[in-house]
Amino acid sequence: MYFIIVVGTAGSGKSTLTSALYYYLVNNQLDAVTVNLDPAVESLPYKPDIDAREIVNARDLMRRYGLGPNGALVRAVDILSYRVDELRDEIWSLKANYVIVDTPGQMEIFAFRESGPAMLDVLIGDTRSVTLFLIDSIYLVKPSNYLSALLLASSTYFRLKLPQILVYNKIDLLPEGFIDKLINYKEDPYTLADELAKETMNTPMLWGIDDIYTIVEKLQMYEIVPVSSKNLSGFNDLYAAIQRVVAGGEDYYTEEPSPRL
Ligand SMILES: Nc1nc2c(ncn2[C@@H]2O[C@H](COP(=O)(O)OP(=O)(O)OP(=O)(O)O)[C@@H](O)[C@H]2O)c(=O)[nH]1
Ligand SMILES: [Mg+2]
Repeated sequence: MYFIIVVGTAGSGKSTLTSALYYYLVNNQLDAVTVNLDPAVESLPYKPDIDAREIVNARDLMRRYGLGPNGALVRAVDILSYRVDELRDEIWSLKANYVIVDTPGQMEIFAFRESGPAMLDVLIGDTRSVTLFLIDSIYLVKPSNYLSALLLASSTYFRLKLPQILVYNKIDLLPEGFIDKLINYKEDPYTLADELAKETMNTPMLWGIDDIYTIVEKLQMYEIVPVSSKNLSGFNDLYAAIQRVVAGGEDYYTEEPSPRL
């Protein structure tokens, strides 16, 4: 059993990708299940096999305790983390090869608070797992957003301590040729450092261009896969990247037979 944890900022496309990846795997005769860990979500583009809302529903907490949406979500995830054993038992009883876990958009749950990483620790145990850190690629058009996305991804990486793949989502929305520019940032961080310096020219900077270069170079330690969850472009590459992390190969030969199929 492998866990694929889908994290990312609000609206980056986590639920859409969870659904698309589930159907991609199942259509390729692979055995997958989905888990919704977002207790506040109203509707989902897939029918989760396991749903945190059956344990705690953030919308009920808002009504019952007069909480705002963020407070209710944080409270709901805290409650979920006390009852995570129930979720774990349900997930493990499914005996699926791939467990795709969709998470709430409030990044601080994973990047700052204790509940997110603690909950994942219990769910996953020492099973081979990978985090997909989703970035809405349309925002990467601006160099400072690119740096910000890398910093967020790094916070999540250091907190979850799982191998991480950076997924540039929604590439169907990018201007022609832009994806090459993004990939080039990885190959040549100096271009990004240079563009960042230009963007911030009139702002007093704490870092010089060489510092930016070093930071960008260090932060780009992750594998990057551009995808569209709308037209499924990049999904073969995403599957190969996941396989390299969890199974050490990159094709169907490294798959294990499913006890369920
Ligand atoms: N064009 C395009 N739109 C996408 C893609 N992936 C997601 N979207 C759209 O982006 C919006 C947000 O998608 P969700 O999947 O709900 O994003 P999320 O990260 O789960 O959102 P939260 O759970 O609220 O944080 C929806 O309108 C999706 O249809 C994509 O690859 N291409
Ligand atoms: Mg969602």
